[in-house]
Amino acid sequence: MLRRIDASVINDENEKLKSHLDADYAALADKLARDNIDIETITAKAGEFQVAVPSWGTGTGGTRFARFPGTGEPRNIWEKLEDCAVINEMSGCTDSVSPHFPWDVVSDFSELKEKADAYGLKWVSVNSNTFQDQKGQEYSYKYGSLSNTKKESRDLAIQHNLDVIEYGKQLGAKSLTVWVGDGSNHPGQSHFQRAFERYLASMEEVYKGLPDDWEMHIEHKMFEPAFYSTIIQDWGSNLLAAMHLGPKCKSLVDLGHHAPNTNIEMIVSRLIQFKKLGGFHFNDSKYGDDDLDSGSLHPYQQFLIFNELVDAEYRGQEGFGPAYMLDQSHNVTDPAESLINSAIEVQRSYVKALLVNREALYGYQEDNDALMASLELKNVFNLDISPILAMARYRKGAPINPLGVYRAAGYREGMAKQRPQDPNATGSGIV
Ligand code: AOS
Ligand code: ZN
Ligand code: ZN
Ligand code: ZN
Repeated sequence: MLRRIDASVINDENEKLKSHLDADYAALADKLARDNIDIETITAKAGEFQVAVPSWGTGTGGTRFARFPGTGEPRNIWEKLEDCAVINEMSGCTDSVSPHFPWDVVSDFSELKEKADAYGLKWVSVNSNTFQDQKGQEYSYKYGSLSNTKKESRDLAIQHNLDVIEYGKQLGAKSLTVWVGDGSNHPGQSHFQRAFERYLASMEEVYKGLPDDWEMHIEHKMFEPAFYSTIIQDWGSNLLAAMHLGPKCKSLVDLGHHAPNTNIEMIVSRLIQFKKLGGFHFNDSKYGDDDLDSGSLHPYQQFLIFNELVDAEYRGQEGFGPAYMLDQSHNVTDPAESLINSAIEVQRSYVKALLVNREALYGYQEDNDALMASLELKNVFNLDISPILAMARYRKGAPINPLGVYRAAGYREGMAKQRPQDPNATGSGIV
């Protein structure tokens, strides 16, 4: 397999840390064995866990005020793919990339797929972009795309989504994620029902273009860029649209797209129950769609979400198989470092949720023993399961200490020399 960071750098660093890892792993194995948990089963599952990386997350993000790019940033999809390969080599749990069109300009899809194959990377959900006008675009999205009052703009947005499906087919993707910023900024500006009817009619056309083995994922978001109303503002509108459109259409939950304090894990449960959970955009948030690093602020919330997901897995819930992806914007860190760390934090939540004694929890729930039920979750959350994650990485040739190796390899410094920046560059992650 083609590599970005030499395996010898990883091996040298791993050798220094292996005896400590063995000791920590053995201690954790003993502790878990007391609760009849076989650490090897858990480590094997940790090794299977994967979360996709968004192509746009590999460049430095920004706000509407400013962007402060780092050095050696990827300048195109080829270089973004290179960084995604590094992120996977370091994290051992990000074997797929999600592209965004037309940000990712591709002239030869088969060449791009070949390159990704060589790195051992797959392409998952393809994303359409009808939230900004492209240069020379004939009909504007200023007043909306799929729900615009003007048919010309709606048709353009429909066609773009159909085009993106075609791109995805060439890359071997299996789903289309649709997020639109359509909405209004003034009370009275938009007729809520008519706008939603137009959105649904447009989405029906996109749905018709979906291959049989594809899914379409709708992403809801409370506000921004429209600040009074948004067409798919919450999981209610999302689910209504997904139900209206058909079985291949499901809802996608971006953690940052809810009002503060929303019980997101319960939304997840509802979507699971009705076979409508399509996937996730993981990130963390304090105020709104902050797109902060996963698990950096609310690790317990992230764990509680995985508690629902693992519960569905445990019960063999029909129609369950959400796509896991990160959707973050990195303003002050090296995006690759944030993505490596975030992927591992998502994996950590998954692994912790595996440790919950489901039968014991069901028993506490039946007996209305609120405190013991809550402790069944909290005690698992309080465990440091890092040795499991490190061992899972070690066994697949990834680093015990990913950020240590990434820095020791001098990857970004090397890229700074190879990728001189265009001072006028705009691009993904800036919106
Ligand atoms: C926008 O807020 C959404 O999270 C979308 O997923 C969007 O396509 C992505 O974040 C790129 O801007
Ligand atoms: Zn998102
Ligand atoms: Zn977000
Ligand atoms: Zn978002």
